[in-house]
Amino acid sequence: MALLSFERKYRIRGGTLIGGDLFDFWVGPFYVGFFGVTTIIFASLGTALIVYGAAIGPTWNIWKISIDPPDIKYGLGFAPLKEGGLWQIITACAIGAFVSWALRQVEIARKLGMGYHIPFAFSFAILAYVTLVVIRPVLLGAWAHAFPYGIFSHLDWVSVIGYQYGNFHYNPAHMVAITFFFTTCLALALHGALVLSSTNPGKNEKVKTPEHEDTFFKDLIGYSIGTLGIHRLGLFLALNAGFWSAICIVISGPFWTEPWVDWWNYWRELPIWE
Ligand code: UQ2
Repeated sequence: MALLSFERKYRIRGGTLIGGDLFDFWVGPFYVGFFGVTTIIFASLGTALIVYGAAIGPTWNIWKISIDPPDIKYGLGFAPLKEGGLWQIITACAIGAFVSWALRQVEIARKLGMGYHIPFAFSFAILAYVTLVVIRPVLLGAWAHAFPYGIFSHLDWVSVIGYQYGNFHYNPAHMVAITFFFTTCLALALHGALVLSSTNPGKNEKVKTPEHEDTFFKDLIGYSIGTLGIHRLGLFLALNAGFWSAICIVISGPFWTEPWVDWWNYWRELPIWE
């Protein structure tokens, strides 16, 4: 079905969570809704404050601009605007914009009678961000533990936190997260390659069917996960990558303060190995 005739049929009122019909309209191709409005407001305010923070900062060098969280002495309280207060408002705007975006996805899914898989998936990305800038700093007792908003400054933060625990690659949850990221790449590479190989044939060649796709993998490894199954697997792998990333950082500090390599000593010294 042509996209525009589909849209004429499905661009109908209803499905909103808040605001009733008030914001139930489109601007060009974009659905607005109450959460489209809040997304625009939060994103614009947050971006303006980042530019303001850069303007009152020491440099316009794009690599060196940084909006830093408050000093440790402010604990979990409010800081003056120029001493981390900007970072606090920008963080609130970011979370407001991300959550608004997720709720706008919910409204669009409701309008179309679809499942909530997309906002559910996006919420894992929000969780990973909120873990870094809210959950872990709150558990550690100061906003200072959050990361700064700057290209190089956030890389420096990752480096310092990594080495604070010896070498982060020994963090078992970090290992699990990386394994999920890699497996996500494997699954998407297999899926992308398989779909293109069967549906994008050469000139005068016929498009192949899912039976061809199934048979390829049955011939290769004796098993095909199926056309729906590969998408379930992909969603599972990708969500786990984000989830274990959040776990690996939130346990560093609140739960474990030694070098991560030492966590393995218990397991390495079990008497059964002797
Ligand atoms: C598959 C299938 C697809 C696919 C892919 C497979 C017809 C179009 C890629 C093969 C995937 C398997 C066997 C699972 C691999 C497991 C991991 C953990 C990567 O069978 O059905 O649909 O795209």
